[in-house]
Amino acid sequence: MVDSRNVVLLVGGVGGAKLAAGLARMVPPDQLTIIVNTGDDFWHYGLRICPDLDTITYTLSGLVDPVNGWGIAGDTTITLDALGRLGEMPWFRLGDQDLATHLVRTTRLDAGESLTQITQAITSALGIRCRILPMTDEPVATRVDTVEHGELDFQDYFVRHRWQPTVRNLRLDGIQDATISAPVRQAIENADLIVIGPSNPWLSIQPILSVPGLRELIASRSVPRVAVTPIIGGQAVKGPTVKIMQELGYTVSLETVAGFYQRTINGFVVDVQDQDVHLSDLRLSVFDTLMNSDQKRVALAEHVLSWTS
Ligand code: FO1
Repeated sequence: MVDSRNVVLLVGGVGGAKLAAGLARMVPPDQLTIIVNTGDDFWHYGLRICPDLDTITYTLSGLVDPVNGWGIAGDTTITLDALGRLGEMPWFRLGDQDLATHLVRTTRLDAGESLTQITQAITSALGIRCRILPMTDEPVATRVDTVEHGELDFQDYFVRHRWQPTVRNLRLDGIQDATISAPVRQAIENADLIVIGPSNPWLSIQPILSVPGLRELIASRSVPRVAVTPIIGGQAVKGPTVKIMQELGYTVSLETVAGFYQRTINGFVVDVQDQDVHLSDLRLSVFDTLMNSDQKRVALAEHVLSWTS
C-alpha cells in the first residue's frame, strides 16, 4: 500500500476490472471506491443480472474466471444444461455458482433493499474491503439501435448477437429518473483522484456520466481527473469499442476519445504505442497500458497514482 488519497474509479466490466485489481493492491481499501456501470443490467429467468458489478466483484475477490474475465473460475453449468433439456435455448451463460449471486440479489431487491445495499452485502461476504457502488440505484437499461434488427436490449446485442449488428444509436432507458446515490455523491465529493478506467467510453462510461448531475459533479472537482485509454494503436484490447466508434461515424483516434471526455477529465494516460499523439488542454502521460499480467495491472495503477500525486 503506497497511496493515502481517496481514489474513485469509474468502470464497466472486464477491462476496468483489471485496473480496479491493480488499484486495490495500491490504495488502502477504505480509500478506494469503484463506481460501476449498470446499463448492462437485465432480467433473465426472473433474476436480476448485473454483469459489470459482478465482474468487478469476482475479480477483486479472486473468484473470476481468468479466461473469460467474467463469471466464476471453474463454475459448472448444470442448471443451464437442465434448461436445455426442458427445450429452452439459454444464450446467456450463467454458471451454477454465479446463479447464487443473482438469487441473493433478486431476493433482496424484492424485499426492498437498494442495489447499493445489496452490492455492499455481496462484496463484504466475499471479503472485498474497498467500496463497489452501482452508478445509481434506479434501473437504467442501455438499448442498442441496430441497422439489422432495430432496437435491441444490451445483452441481446452484446451476447446473443455477439456485437455483430451495426450500431445506429444508443439510448439509455430510464436515465432521466436515475439519481446520484448518497455514497456515490460522497465518494466523488471526497475524492482526491478520479480515474476513468479503460472501459468502452460509449457502452460502459457514458451510462455512468449520464446519470443526471454526475458528469457536472465530477467536472466540478479541482482534483486530477484522468482517463486511461481504451484504445491502443487504433485497436481496442477487447470488445467493440473501435467497431462502435466507426459505426457511430467517429474517427477512430485518441482525439475522439478525449473529445468524448471533454471537460470531464483533465489528464489522459495513453499507451506507449501512441506516444506521438498531441491532445490540447489535457495533461498527457505515456505508459504501457496493456494489462496482460498481474504485474502490469499493478504497474499501471502505480503509474496513475504517481503521475497524479
Ligand atoms: N458474456 C458473453 O459474451 N457471453 C455470456 O454468455 C456471458 C455471460 C455472463 C454471465 C454473467 C456475467 O456476469 C457476465 C456474462 N457475460 C457474458 C459478460 C457480459 O455480458 C459482458 O461482458 C458485459 O455486460 C459487458 O461489459
